[in-house]
Amino acid sequence: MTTESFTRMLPDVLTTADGEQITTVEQWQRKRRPEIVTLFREYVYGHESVQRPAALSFHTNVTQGLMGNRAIRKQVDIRYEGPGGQGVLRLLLFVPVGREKPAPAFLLVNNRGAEHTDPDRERRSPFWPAEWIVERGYAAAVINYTDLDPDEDDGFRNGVHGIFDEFEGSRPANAWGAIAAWAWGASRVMDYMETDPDVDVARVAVVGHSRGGKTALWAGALDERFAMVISNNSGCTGAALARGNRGETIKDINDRFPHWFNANYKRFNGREPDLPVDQHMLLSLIAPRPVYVSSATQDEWADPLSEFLSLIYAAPVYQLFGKHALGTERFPQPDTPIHGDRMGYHLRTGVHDLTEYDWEQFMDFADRYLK
Ligand code: GTR
Repeated sequence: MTTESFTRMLPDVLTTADGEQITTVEQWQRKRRPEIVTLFREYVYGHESVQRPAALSFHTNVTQGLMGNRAIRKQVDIRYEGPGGQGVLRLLLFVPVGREKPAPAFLLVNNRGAEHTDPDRERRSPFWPAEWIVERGYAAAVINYTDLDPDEDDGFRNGVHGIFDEFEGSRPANAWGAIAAWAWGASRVMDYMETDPDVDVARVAVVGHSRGGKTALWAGALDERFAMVISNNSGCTGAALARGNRGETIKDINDRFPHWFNANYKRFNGREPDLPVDQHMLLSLIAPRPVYVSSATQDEWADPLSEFLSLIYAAPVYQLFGKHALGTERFPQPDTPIHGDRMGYHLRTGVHDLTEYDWEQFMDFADRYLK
């Protein structure tokens, strides 16, 4: 597939639903951006039943002198309550000590189990290299996504859906799915960060791998408090264009994970050309904040080329803001990162995973914006 044929197939990021051409940042902010957010809520991720709940509280346990006296640990219970009961999201946070200013942070939405997020650091994982993140001058924050909503097709009875949904009659076809619930949780971490003087809430990057990457993108698109958004191997309904037509399709993902998206999204099984959005529009919602997308050579299911092209087709919005974006349209060789102006991309040699190589690129790129 050539870039020209994509250009014809994709909805144009700077043309509104009624055909108006967006030429200024003001028009983008007032008209097109909200329109795209609504389209994604309506047809893909669903409308959240609640934003910041009235009953939200933070309960922090602090341990000093960890990581060879380089960090303090905060274990924060983020508690919330709704008509269906109470929930708790457990945030684990290591903050570098001896800083003059509050630290910038990486928040990982962990979709791989608690073995990667050992608070005692007896087990260490490249998936969340907390020591290294701290050494580089960042706070390392992580949440485990199943705190918010178990990753199973449970009819939306469990997790935050069970706590906050109050539908009369049957569940609406545009109600939020699991990805939206996990993204909602990332925003509740930002509510907490606003209260923590050790972390600079204006310099927080949200990161996720695979389904966690889809979540990071949707969280960063909706919540403009995230200063940077990083998607690792997020693939279908993450960074990859649905119209790319390779790797995982909308039908594949809806069949295997019906709980991730709303019911409306199922109408587009096998009908990608009819979808009123494509994933470059999701990336465009992050503009002008820095966005980083990473792929892996052996992760064909996530379709690396379509992940890259999403950035290319989101670039006009960055350019509207006077940013050069990636600065090239050429798909790079493996292991040769492109760190452009507010946009970064790399194709790592290897399989579907989040590795030290990936983290190194994220931190190098972040150093330019969050330090
Ligand atoms: C796969 C799914 C992908 C990706 C991945 C993951 O099975 O098809 O969309 O999200 O899981 O989260 O590891």
